[in-house]
Amino acid sequence: MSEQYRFDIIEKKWQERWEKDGIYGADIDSYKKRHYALTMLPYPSGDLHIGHWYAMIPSDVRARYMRMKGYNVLFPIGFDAFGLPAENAAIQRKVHPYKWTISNIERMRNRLKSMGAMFDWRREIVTCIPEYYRWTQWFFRKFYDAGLIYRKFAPVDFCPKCNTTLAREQVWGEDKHCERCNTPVIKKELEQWFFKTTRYAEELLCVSGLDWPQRVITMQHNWIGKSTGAEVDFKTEKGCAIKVFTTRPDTLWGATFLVLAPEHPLVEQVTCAEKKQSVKLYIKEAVRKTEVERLGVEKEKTGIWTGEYAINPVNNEKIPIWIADYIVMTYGTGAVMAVPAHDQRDFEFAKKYNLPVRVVIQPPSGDGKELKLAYTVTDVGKMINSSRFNGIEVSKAKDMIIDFLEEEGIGKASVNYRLRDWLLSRQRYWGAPIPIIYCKKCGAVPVNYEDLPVLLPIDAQVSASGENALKYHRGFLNTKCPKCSGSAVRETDTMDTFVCSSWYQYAYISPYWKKDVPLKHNSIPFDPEEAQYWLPVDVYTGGIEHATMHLIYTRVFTKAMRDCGIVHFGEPMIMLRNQGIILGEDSEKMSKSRGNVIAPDNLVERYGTDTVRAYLMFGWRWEQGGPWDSKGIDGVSRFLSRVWNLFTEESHKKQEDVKEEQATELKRNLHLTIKSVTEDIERFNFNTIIASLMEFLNYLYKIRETSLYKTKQWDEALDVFLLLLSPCCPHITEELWEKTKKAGSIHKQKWPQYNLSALELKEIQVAVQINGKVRAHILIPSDAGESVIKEKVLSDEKIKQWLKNSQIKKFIIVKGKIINIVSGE
Ligand code: ANZ
Ligand code: ZN
Repeated sequence: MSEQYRFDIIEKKWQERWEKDGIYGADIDSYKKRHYALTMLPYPSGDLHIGHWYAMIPSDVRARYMRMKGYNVLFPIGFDAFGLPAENAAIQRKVHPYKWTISNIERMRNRLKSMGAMFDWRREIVTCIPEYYRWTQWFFRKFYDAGLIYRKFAPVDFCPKCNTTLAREQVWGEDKHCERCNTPVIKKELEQWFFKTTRYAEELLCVSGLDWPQRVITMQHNWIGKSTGAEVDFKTEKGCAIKVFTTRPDTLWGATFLVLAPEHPLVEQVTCAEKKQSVKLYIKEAVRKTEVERLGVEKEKTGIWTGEYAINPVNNEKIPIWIADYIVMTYGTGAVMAVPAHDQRDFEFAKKYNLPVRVVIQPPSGDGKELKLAYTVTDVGKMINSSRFNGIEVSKAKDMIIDFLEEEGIGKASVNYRLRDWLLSRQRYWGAPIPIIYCKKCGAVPVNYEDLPVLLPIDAQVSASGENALKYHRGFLNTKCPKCSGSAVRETDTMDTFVCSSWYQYAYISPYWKKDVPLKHNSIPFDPEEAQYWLPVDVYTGGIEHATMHLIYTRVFTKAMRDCGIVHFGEPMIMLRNQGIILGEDSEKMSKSRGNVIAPDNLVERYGTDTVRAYLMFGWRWEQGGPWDSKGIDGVSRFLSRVWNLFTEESHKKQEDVKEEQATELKRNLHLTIKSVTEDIERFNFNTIIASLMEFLNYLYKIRETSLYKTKQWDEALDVFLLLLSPCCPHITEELWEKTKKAGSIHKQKWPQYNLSALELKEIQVAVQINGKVRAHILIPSDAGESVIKEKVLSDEKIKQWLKNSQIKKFIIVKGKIINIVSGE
């Protein structure tokens, strides 16, 4: 009688043993190639949910696989512990954010351990503790010194509910709502700290050497939004210069008016006396609208004439200067030459205010009739009404006109990016304090390196409104100016948590580095020897929702580190892969209010970790995800029970001599399985790994009834089967490995190699169907071509019998599998 598969006992046993033996600790070993596998660190918002499991298990499987391939693998984990959600959740529950976060971390750490992942827990980091954030502050100071961080009075998106400013990336949708709480954001003018992300705009577009999903690359590309064109110098009639940015210098002769953003600094100067009052009123209205409203194509455009004119530098034409809300100050120069014939927004504006429309690019089918829409095509059409450039193909026109502008000294080539500098300041308590001191005499002074960290006072009273408690904390607030020693106050804003997570991959390599040594300007934020060995990250896995936030920030951070001489590379992660999302069984996003949340803990209790792990890989294409299916897990659970039984049950089949074909077939199947599992792990096709292993298991059950049972080949096949399954199901395989009396942990074994020659088949068996029914199995040389196959089939005695009185209408070959013959009278 076989033993029962007691996953509860086995899993606990091995988790404890692994921890005790420290088998997953990764230390420098210069004889081995390193592999740094990183999974996005969780946010300690409460429990570990199925999404965490879905993201992390396959990452763990691949890390384990790399280890068995002989790499020295670092697979660390930590907690992204500062930030708004934790603070809001804590406030709701009337506990201090620190307490709330730390207790969540404790719980999550335990739950993470129940995954049986190969995390190197010695390297855990928590971003909200001073030994971590002193380095976050050190980076702030370093980048401040490098001119990469600056302070600016700026209109910012402010969430009135969360009581803080948001980065552009944290504002969503047409109505501009807060990412966290959905409240529509408002505009506020505040002095804020910014990171000069835009310095790296061009470099961020270059992804050579990176193995990242095209989707993420495209999202980043669009986010950076590079436009090439020209800056053209217009003048007002009174001689005041106005620069415009245009992507279509080839349409210059079609400019029939000029438009300024309501915030444009020249508005006041340009507006003529009689118009001053009405312009002022108009602007007051316009600036209240959101940027999205103003830029949208659908929204009705409004504007007002300044009463003044500008001179078009290419033809000296006098065109009216307008102010309109569809021009924003944050892009280009905040001034536009309007070409209604070729720009849809200008077209609508011209129609509404009765401004002239002049066609300067002739559509190929142009009949000279009035335009119903702007003609915006840039690859077909010729220039017209453009003096000596008439007849030029539009595809070539842009560069020619830019050359012309530069020769004439009235403009130059210009590039614009949609990317904005990163707003770092948050008016919230739960974050790393920005290390700045304000002195009446000296202004904003950075905290000395030696005085870091600026500690976040844990005794601050966090208020229910979310208003920043630091503003009222005397002990925190009052300090001395680092320059003049006069009394001064601290910056009370804290840093966006994305700053903390921009460098966490560097913290793992030497957690809380030099925690007892004072910081200096020339400190190094990690152990140089560890850095030399482990960096940069080889494979990064996580959600695609970070494409234009974290994944841009961490690239920017790394480039800034490189420019400060801290690292010698410019890209933090060589390979990136994104998982999909597991939805509720109702195909909706999982949420407590919908009641469709699947709790991994319940599944683990019922089925065991190994089954949950295998199911999460088997049930979905990893990068796709999809709705939860509670039935599928039973099949996987049965699979593992059958694995267990295969190893622990005796078969009572009588032993015979090994037949040679059987042995060859076993070898071939074994090597085919190794090959497909290996390739699937390499390619992140986790679902088919389990499928191949299920198939192979069925095969093993089949040959258990034959003479192969308990032969040398059989034992080898079982060993390999366990090895192939071990990254996916580390506990059951370890237990069975031990039971079969193998020395050492299965997780320290070498990954099985496949042998191509074992796969070279001399003959393969194919089924032959006639009119849908299998009538024979025939051996065919594996490299046979169509005519050979046909010959073989048609000369088979059985087939001849079946086809005796009929004609062949179709002969279909499904290579290596089946042959279909359609016959009739
Ligand atoms: C004249 C023109 C003619 C334009 C034409 C387009 C088509 P992208 O491609 O997104 O970079 N623009 C420039 N600055 C602007 C601002 N601050 N607010 C709103 N619109 C602005 O868009 C560049 C085009 O957007 C520029 O080229 C300009 O209109 C407008 F047939 O100039 B164009
Ligand atoms: Zn001072």
